[in-house]
Amino acid sequence: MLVGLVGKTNVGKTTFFSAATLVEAERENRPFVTINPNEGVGYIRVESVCTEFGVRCNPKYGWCNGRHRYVPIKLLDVAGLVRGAHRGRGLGNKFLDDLRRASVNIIVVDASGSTDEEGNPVPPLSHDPVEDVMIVKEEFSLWVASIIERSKSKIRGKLVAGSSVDEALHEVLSGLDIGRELIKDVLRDLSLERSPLEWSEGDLLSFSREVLRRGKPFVVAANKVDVPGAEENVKRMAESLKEPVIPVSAEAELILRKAAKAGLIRYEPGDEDFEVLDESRLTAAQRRALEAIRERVLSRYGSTGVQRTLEVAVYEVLGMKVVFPVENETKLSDKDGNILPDAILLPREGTVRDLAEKIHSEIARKALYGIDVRERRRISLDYVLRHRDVVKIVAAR
Ligand SMILES: Nc1nc2c(ncn2[C@@H]2O[C@H](COP(=O)(O)OP(=O)(O)OP(=O)(O)O)[C@@H](O)[C@H]2O)c(=O)[nH]1
Ligand SMILES: [Mg+2]
Repeated sequence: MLVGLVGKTNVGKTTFFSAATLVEAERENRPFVTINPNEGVGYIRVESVCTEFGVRCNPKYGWCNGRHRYVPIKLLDVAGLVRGAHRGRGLGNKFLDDLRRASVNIIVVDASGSTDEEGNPVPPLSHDPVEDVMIVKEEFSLWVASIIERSKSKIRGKLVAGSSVDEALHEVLSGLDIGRELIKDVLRDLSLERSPLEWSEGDLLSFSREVLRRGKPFVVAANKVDVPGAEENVKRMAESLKEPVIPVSAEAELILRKAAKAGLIRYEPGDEDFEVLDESRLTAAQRRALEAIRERVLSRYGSTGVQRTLEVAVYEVLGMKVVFPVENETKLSDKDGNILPDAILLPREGTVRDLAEKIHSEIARKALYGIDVRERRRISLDYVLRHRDVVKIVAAR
């Protein structure tokens, strides 16, 4: 499960990435700081299952505090873009290539409007962040269109050899990891089933936009909400954009997580507040910074928004769910006695068989049926699992 971070240069992508992963990476208030992509592990929360069953889990990956289990997902922070990136402007379109593997992309924008179209610092509220979202989406679409445009002779060859239009396009766009069925649906819905060699420029762009909309969805992180005045922009974005818009202060999250790591405060990602552990260890400047975060971000928006953005992307936009496989249904453990060791992400329609497949192809081959541990009942391999299900897979020996 890979989540991409994309956006105009100098809006806080790397700050968001570091806040979610605690991976140190270069951040600065100027355009094009990040050149090579940063990859790290972030987490999404699930309401703890162990507490419900009256046990304490031992996660193999991530952690659990009895209230939430933190389940790992991969995050990718790439170089920033400016208008014309698909043609090679700025740092060009390499970042788009880096993002091909991502299932969902978070568009990070500077909701405080303190960076101009090229990412240069300007006074707050002097640039419209809605425009930045449009530019990112348009650059993505133009990039997909340019791949198809460049592959016209390949498409011609495939069509001559008897391939269908969706087959030819699927092959040309294979790097994007978008299903052939989806491409077929888009072609039908846009009445573009004739040869792409006959498409107008407008047809090409509509197709690219629609394939991306359905296959590589976006979530908008309206960053820098700690800057006074950003609130108005967030409201306007939420009203005018189709994508979910989440108010975020990546900087605040990074400060809170670092302070927690240093033992100065008690705070876990996504919390609505923090608690100072030892007043005497805080400098006056630290105390002021923490108070400002509480006042301008936490009490106004309910959290820093970093955690919420990841969860909206994975749960709401992709519709994923988390399930817990166990080998011993009485102890809720694996064969070594580790309680609820694994938390597995599955797509919306994921079944018992899909879960078996994720664990091991050998188990999937031998699987007979599952046991819903919560309800103590047998479930078939085709049973569509629910979020937070605890499942034992019974396999032939
Ligand atoms: N006030 C405020 N500033 C922020 C926030 N997040 C990031 N910044 C600042 O924005 C500037 C750019 O941050 P980066 O994380 O380097 O931005 P980027 O989008 O990765 O930029 P490039 O890699 O250069 O494209 C830095 O000065 C950050 O401190 C935030 O939530 N609030
Ligand atoms: Mg960066």
